[in-house]
Amino acid sequence: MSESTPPKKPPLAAESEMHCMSRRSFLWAAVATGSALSGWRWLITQKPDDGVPWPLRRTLQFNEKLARNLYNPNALAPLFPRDMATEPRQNGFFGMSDADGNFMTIDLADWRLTVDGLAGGEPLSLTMADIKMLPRHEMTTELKCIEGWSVVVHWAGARFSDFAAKYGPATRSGAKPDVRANPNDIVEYVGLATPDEQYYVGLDIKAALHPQTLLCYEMNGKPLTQEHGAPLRLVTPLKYGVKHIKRIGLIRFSEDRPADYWAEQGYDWYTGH
Ligand SMILES: Nc1nc2c(c(=O)[nH]1)N[C@H]1C(S)=C(S)[C@@H](COP(=O)(O)O)O[C@H]1N2
Ligand SMILES: [Mo]
Repeated sequence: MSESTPPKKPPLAAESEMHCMSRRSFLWAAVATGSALSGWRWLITQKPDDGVPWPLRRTLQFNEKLARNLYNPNALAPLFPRDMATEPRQNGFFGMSDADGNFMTIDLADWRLTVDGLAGGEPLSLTMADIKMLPRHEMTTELKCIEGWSVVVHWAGARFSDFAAKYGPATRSGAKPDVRANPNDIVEYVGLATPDEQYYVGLDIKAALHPQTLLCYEMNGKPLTQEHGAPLRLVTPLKYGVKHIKRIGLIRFSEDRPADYWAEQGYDWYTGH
């Protein structure tokens, strides 16, 4: 071997370097996937680094894997230490405003939740006392907005699955609903809307029944403020903020895909992340 030939790395070192690189690519993919628009801008401005393969392909594979994972009821959104929770900005007041777009409060004593698409046929009108009778669940998760910001929040509320199990959505077979033992027989979708029906979101039933999908009444240890959706909002941390509808007035189970405010503006109907 001549003096100028660089020493060959022992195979072990080469292997561990490759491992390191693919791990780094994976992290890029995670970062790029994590914050849609800013992530995309970040990705397209990256220069290839030392011949490390361009992470885009991995990112796409990663996205697809996440979308598929959503259909695995065991896949969970990351949890955070409670002391990382901060106050999110007040963002998005469709269905909470007057015709000029000014935020309007509601009289919480008059609020009722209409529930439709139940096996029993007749719609129900529920109060917050009904919701608070369901088991309370708390979690600290990340709220991600498609605008590119995210914030860790501590939430408390009822699991949507407990709500569904108690009130009995319509089934496809027409048999008695059993949300826990036979979730595949429950109708495909849930639509949720504000009392004025000016903001509305659709969820596939699997996302609705996911253990981290909450009908939420507390944020960071305090009752929800009206700006954040009092008395009841949705939290579903495998989806973007658009699906976290505030001031829910109506929940409707259906076999048809419900209308969705942001899907009508061209966003992906599922908006998982
Ligand atoms: N009723 C209603 N709910 C809504 C919205 C809205 O415009 N109206 N915006 C959504 C969006 S885009 C986000 S990011 C979150 C923000 O929740 P926050 O105001 O508690 O931070 O609310 C969601 N829920
Ligand atoms: Mo958002």
